[in-house]
Amino acid sequence: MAKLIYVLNGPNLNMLGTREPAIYGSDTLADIQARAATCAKSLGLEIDFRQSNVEGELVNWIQEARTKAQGIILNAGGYTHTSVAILDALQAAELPVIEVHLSNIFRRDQFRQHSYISLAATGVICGLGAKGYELALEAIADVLQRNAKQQL
Ligand code: DHK
Repeated sequence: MAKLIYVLNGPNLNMLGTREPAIYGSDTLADIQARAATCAKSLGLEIDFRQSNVEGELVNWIQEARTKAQGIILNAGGYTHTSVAILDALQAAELPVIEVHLSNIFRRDQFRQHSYISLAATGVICGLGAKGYELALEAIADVLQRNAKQQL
């Protein structure tokens, strides 16, 4: 059976396509979802792709992932830089986590250069636009394979 990965997106990512395209690219979130689904299939993974503007909803989904999914890919949007609650949920989930950002947060405002999410992330991909989601899927497939081998 395909391993299930939650791909979670935070605030304002529903605006992709029209939102500051010079920073975030011209792909919509639906475009990214479609590409991610194709990529996941080729890696033998299944994705549950969601977006919310609400911090608590993201926390609820991460808690849900703990028992339903094998890994989490998360672009927490602006909550990346503010949310201890999302960090706590990720740490409690005890799953591989790949943190994704479309933009290179290290070339941007100072306040974007700190991520609470990174404290719980297995790895971080940023600055590579929509492609970052596909790279995150490849990375999580790798991590899951490595973990499975270690359990033999
Ligand atoms: C998305 C956001 O909405 C911003 O708040 C982050 C991130 C960066 C991204 O690059 O995908 O600072």
